[in-house]
Amino acid sequence: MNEIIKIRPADPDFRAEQNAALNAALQEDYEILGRRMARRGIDIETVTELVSRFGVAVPSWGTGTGGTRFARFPGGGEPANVFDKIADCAVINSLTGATPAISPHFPWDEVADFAELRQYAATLGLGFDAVNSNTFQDHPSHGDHPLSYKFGSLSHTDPAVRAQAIRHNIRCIEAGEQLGSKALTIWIGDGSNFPGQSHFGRSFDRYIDSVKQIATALPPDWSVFLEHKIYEPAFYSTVIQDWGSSLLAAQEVGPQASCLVDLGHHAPNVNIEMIVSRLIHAGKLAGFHFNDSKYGDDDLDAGAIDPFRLFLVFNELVDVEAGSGFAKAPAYMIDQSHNVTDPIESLISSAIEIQRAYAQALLVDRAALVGFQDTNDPMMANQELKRAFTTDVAPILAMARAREGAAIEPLAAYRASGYRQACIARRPVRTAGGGGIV
Ligand SMILES: [Mn+2]
Repeated sequence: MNEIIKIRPADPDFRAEQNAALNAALQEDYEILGRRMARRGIDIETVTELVSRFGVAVPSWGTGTGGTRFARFPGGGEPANVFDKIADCAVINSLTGATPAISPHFPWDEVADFAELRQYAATLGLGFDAVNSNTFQDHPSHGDHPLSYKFGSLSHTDPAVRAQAIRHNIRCIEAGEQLGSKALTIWIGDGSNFPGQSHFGRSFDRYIDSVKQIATALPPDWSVFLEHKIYEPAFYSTVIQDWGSSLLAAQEVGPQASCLVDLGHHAPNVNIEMIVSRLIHAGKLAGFHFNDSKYGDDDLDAGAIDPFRLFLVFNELVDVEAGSGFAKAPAYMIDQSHNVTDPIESLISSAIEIQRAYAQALLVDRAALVGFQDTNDPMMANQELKRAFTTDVAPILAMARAREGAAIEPLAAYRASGYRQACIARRPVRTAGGGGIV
């Protein structure tokens, strides 16, 4: 299949060799942090255990270099097919120990034999998370998509285009069943560029009707995740523009439908952590597409711009975990575009940042926080959160990795491995390809 997988990151001896020089310092840092945490009544081992169990899925499309609508500057050794993408995902997981699943995208990742794909991933220690449908671009060379999505897909005015998009989503479910997935994520680009171009109400009704038809094809233990986005590719109105539209749709579609929060899909300054809380209240929080943003969309690496916001999102999630718990655990996925970095390095870094926010949120003294809230003490309530956020949890993350046989310093180990150079030597140069920003 592909000899790239034999390159060193996947080799436990290579990782152990990389870790050898770092183990003593890590042990020392971990013990010091453990003593500091014990003074606050927190058992470091409990936190490390929870962090070890934490996983976030990597999007198959994230392993290629992204781009903007202006240009794409290809990196070297980009994956040529889904098997290459899986090999890259295995490198990320072997070094971080935090990304055990892949979120595939169809038809980009379509293969003739999904059982073979599942087997290939399994041999590399990977499973599959939510499958994603693509009806936001045309697939002219694909027999299943003869009609254009230029004016929409699931909410299109033409019932034939809606039927084509519905069929594609159902095929995604069928592919996902063979891969061991349990969810379909739907994001559509449907919307309008001119006031008056489309009827807000009728296009929303058509979307809901289409998703209801897709939902009838869901196996009983599956979910459908509805992903909203404020704008782009439509620049005036978008059918599923915000969490309100997403929630209304999910409630109408039924119990298997819930709302996926992509951190980059909101207006600047929107209080995303409160949206998370509201969706939890409604029992409709599907999960996340993690990334970071400064102005719009999901172009930047998770934790690169606003790590405090990421922490505040996890603060809401840990609050539920520590209390009543989730009836169904939220799905954690990365969704970001890598335009100027090696995608593997960005995905390694982001997985660690997401894990870091989770670890920090575990340090919040929940009882103390509730006490400050109930006695209207804003200063001390905020201090409680800031104390957790400003704790350097790096030794916990590194120890979790070391114990799993991953890399204490994943980026350094990746660079030392020569994996990218090996990919450049063996994979064909890719000059075309979409940005893959969803
Ligand atoms: Mn997304």
